[in-house]
Amino acid sequence: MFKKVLIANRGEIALRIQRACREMGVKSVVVYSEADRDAKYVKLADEAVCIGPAASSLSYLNMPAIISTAEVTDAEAIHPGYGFLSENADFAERVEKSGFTFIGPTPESIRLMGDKVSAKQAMIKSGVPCVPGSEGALPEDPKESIRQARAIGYPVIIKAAGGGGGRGMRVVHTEAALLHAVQTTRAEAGAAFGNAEVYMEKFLQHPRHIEIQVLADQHRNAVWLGERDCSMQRRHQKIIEEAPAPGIARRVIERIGERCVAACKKIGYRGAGTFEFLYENGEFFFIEMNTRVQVEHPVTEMVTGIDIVQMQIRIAAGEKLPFTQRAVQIRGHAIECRVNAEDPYKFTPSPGRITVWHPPGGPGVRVDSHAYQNYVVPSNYDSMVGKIITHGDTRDQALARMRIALSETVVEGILTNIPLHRELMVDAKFIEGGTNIHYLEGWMSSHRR
Ligand code: MV4
Repeated sequence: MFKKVLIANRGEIALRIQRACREMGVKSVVVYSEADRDAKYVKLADEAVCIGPAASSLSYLNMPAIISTAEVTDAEAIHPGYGFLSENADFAERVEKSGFTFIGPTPESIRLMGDKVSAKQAMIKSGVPCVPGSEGALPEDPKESIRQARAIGYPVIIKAAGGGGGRGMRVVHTEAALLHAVQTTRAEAGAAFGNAEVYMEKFLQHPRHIEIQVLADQHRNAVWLGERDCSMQRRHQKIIEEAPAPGIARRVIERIGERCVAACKKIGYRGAGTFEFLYENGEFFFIEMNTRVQVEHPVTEMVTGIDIVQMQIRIAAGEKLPFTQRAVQIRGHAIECRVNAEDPYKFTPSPGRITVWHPPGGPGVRVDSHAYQNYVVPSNYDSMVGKIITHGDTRDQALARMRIALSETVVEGILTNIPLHRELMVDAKFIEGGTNIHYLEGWMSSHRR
């Protein structure tokens, strides 16, 4: 096991990684920006090094500053968390070339999945079901785009190979609109991602967003840890996630989970990963793979009892997975509410000083947050100040515990989206389970205007 790990991230995930290290007896170094000088995890860290000013580009995205901090502090490995450099293959490569271990997949795997066209091709080869669409990237010839769209059937969606997470895509309803959409998406993709390649898929109109968590070690072992339903989102920002996904038959999800494991083995994947699917009319369609730990990993931890962040570190250190697929049992149900410093109905950011911070507690309640009384939420980064996660024997119990947890929570000095969460936890359709990716936006326009 490593003696010391550098945490190249901030906020709640920096604290989460620090806790995992501490439990394993691993020392941790955090890097921080001038805006995060007073953060709790900076004070709690074994060592902390300021690497630059508030702007991410000069601190959390500053590769030379991070790698030289690993050198001067004698860290052996670097955990990138989520966001920032976590899915940057060049960073992973530079970390390894500098003699450190990148806690994550190989640069090759990150690159394979970062290009959504190569990711899909790898999945097709591995037997993971994908959304019907173009075979690889669309060729330049406009006739070919027209032919493929006719074969797929409208509506179609044009996506940038370098995009993902909702960036660089365009829905096309008619042939008349097709070529302009292809051209515009290409131009935008070239400018935004330095890769003008685009591909085409059938546009699914009312899917749910279901994802499968996997872990793979460096000894050809891989397991899947069940699924998460992340359909409650707005503008590609998830706000509620849960595990397992309500109303999906176990044998259907098991087939998909097994395919994900087979794909991990086929591509030689290592570390934690997430296969994202759209689920519509009882069928799963792969869209993307995330090669990092995700914000919503706690719901999977709560229902499996497996510490995903510790596993990432153990895998990177070369250890074997300490359990088999048979030992992975889903127990009960977990729900996560992301607490954001924002106006609950207008969604405008609300940074500033938290004057009162009373987190909830009690049975089956977990709070992952770096916030505390008098903490100042900086305006430079995303607005998430923490996550409330509840677990219960049943979904109803997890929901009841979430309602209680939200009712106990007091945050003053900034606006948060807690009032929105309180309303959603008593919404009849959410309670029923199985709402799709468009539900929240529809709910907002009918309940709030
Ligand atoms: C789609 C889709 C419908 N059909 N692909 C958005 C984020 C990116 N990961 C993929 N996205 C979508 N791809 C096809 N063929 C609808 C979305 C989509 C979406 C997906 C997951 C979660 C929220 C979403 C919100 C809008 C659109």
